[in-house]
Amino acid sequence: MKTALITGITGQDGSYLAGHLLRKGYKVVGLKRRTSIICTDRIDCYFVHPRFSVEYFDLNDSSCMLSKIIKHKPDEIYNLAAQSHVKVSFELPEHTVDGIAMGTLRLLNIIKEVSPKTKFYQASSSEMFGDNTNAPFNEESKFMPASPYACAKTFAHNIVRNYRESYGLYACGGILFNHESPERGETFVTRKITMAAAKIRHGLQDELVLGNLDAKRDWGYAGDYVEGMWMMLQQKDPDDYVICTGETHTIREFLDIAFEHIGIKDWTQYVVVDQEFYRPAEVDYLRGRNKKARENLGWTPKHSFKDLVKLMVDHDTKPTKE
Ligand code: NAP
Ligand code: G4F
Repeated sequence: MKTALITGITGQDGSYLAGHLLRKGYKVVGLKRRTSIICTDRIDCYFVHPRFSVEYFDLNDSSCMLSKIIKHKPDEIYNLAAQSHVKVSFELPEHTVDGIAMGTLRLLNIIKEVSPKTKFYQASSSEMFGDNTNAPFNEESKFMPASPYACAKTFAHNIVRNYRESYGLYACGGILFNHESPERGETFVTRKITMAAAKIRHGLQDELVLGNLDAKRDWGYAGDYVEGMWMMLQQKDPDDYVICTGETHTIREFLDIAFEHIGIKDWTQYVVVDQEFYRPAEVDYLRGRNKKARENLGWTPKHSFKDLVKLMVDHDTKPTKE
């Protein structure tokens, strides 16, 4: 039986990936940081599973990473842990960068020293393309990161490639474009919109305050994207891959579908734009090209943009969510 370690197990992707690997027959050890309130809502359904467990870890603690790798001798490590909110990274730059950049380097060094056969997946991001205006972006496109978060992800992505080439590690960078789900964090724009739409529908909210509505994103479904992560680690040779839909949409288009789905034709009467939700620097346009993933991995996105918005709204509109 294969063993996988997942850092960031309590996050959106950690929960979807855990489900995927358990269905594949893996033993899954989820690693979570210590928090004063235990919040494991996204993974509570797996605790009864005999092949699932959770242990403490932190991106800033090499000794802990070393002991987890010696203890579990994992076949695969998925490094998903990160302060993943771009706007917050401007407010917490050192914390964000240390966790993402140094945290990844710490893990790679330990793998190199004590477990060089362990396969490693790094959660790289389309934010690394940042100010590059030559979309659509693929694995060869230039990184022009435009936030502390994106600068840190770019370092992590580059050091993964460097350790792969220098030491022969099986290490992959998955350059994932935005992916969403009913488990998406509540302060990301998609979930903020679907939760607000649900509350407005039930008469529990009458205003939704947002920032830049003109930014464009290549949005896919998280459940589809974790399959791509796993596929990257099942190949003969390690490599970097873009995972995306190839389509891009504005936040206005997301609002159109979400509000139409709850029976409101004109969302403008509910939405207020406030500078508070603007960033010191914005990434205006993201659209990817998934040719390499389709051809080498056989990966394709299964959910359309419209279906994604509707499934998130439906989830948030359920009576249990009121
Ligand atoms: P998420 O929901 O924000 O989850 C992040 C996870 O990292 C959480 O489990 C969080 O723990 C943990 N974490 C944060 N700081 C940590 C630290 N110092 N030590 C240990 N754990 C820490 O993010 P996600 O959407 O699942 O994304 C997963 C990864 O993919 C992230 O690295 C993100 O940057 C990257 N990514 C995401 C997308 C996307 O569209 N979702 C696209 C490209 C790349 P708590 O639960 O305690 O906060
Ligand atoms: O939902 P967002 O916060 O996601 P963002 O910044 O694109 O980052 C997400 O995707 C990245 C992959 O490209 C990941 F690496 C990263 O970890 C994260 O998962 O913002 C999307 C867009 C931005 O242009 C933002 O300015 O929505 C705009 N926006 C407008 N109003 C808002 C809001 N974003 C948030 N979070 N909240 C708003 O009220």
